[in-house]
Amino acid sequence: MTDSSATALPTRASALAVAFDKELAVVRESRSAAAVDELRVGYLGRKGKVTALLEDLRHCTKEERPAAGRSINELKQHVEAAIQQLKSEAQEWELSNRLHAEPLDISLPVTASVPQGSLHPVTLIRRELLTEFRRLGFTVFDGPEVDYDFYNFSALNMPSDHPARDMQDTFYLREQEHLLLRTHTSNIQIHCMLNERPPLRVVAPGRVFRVDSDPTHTPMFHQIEAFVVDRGVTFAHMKGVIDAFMKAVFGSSMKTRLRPSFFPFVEPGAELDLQCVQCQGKGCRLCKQTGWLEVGGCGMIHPNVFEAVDYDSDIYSGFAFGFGIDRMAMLKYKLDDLRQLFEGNHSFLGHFPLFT
Ligand code: FA5
Repeated sequence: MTDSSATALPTRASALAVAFDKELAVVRESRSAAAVDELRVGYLGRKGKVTALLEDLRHCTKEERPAAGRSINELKQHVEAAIQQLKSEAQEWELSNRLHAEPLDISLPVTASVPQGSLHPVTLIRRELLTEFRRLGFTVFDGPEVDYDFYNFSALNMPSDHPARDMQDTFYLREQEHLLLRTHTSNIQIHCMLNERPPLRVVAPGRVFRVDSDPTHTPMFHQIEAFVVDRGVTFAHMKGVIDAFMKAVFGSSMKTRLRPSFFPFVEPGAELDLQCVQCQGKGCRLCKQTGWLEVGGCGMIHPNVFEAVDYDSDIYSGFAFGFGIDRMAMLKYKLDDLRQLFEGNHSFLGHFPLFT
């Protein structure tokens, strides 16, 4: 026996455990995080009671040390575990104290410093286009972005060896199954006509994909398709609808122009041009001095397309047109590079109006 305090170490450890448990109960009652910390420092800190016991181990003889060490270790583990448990309880006390101290008023307006998002320009223009189409009596239809060759090409009068397929080079997912990313929204004509019967007045916006990339072409872009099928539908109806529609979107002075062109699924077919929004037809860099900007294609639905969906082309006729929504956004918001729309640059996208 070298030191009276050392001989009593196991006894002192169990007395300290009892004292600690009492203090623990008081701290738990207080529900105070600061009291938890005080308790921790008082027992485990540099000058803490458990630390002092550990230091007294030095005074033990070799024989006494194992039993004394074990009892202090048990005490230390007990204290550490209890404090750890208290700490997690303290987080809940803090939260509930705060909730009771500051009642939450969920009717308060959000403060101006909270950053708010804005709608993407393509979403804005798509909404505007659909509003105008609905006003003209069109119904909105949706179709798949991943589709079969049949809907995207074959049924649209583009059999597998048709050279027009080269102009819409696409991404094949499973070539053997003829599954691909659609190259245009014209696939919706086939889906819709196979499911519905005339009269039809349909508009279908959506994402399309092509192997394309330059300032006015992106590999993913958006188109909007519109078509009408009924008895006695003529090219004049189509011209009237396109003109009314473009005037509604771009203002009553907007002029449209149709140029003869070829699309296998229409006959006759035409390219659809808008008067240049930048120079109002005088000629500028944007329109390459022509005064016009191409936005899409149109025409009377080809009898072979009607045959593919089992409509009688002696009874029904129809027109269809499809144009690029991103191009329209480009014209409306006067953008000089289409790719800006898809770069996800916050400072660019933040310029567009909020929730119109
Ligand atoms: C078509 O896609 C036809 N389906 C349109 C059509 C529908 C014709 C119904 C007749 C009847 P085209 O390949 O020209 O046609 O594309 C139409 C428009 O999509 C283009 O005028 C252009 O505005 C837009 N466009 C085409 N490729 C891209 C691209 N890579 N990036 C952005 N816009 C594009």
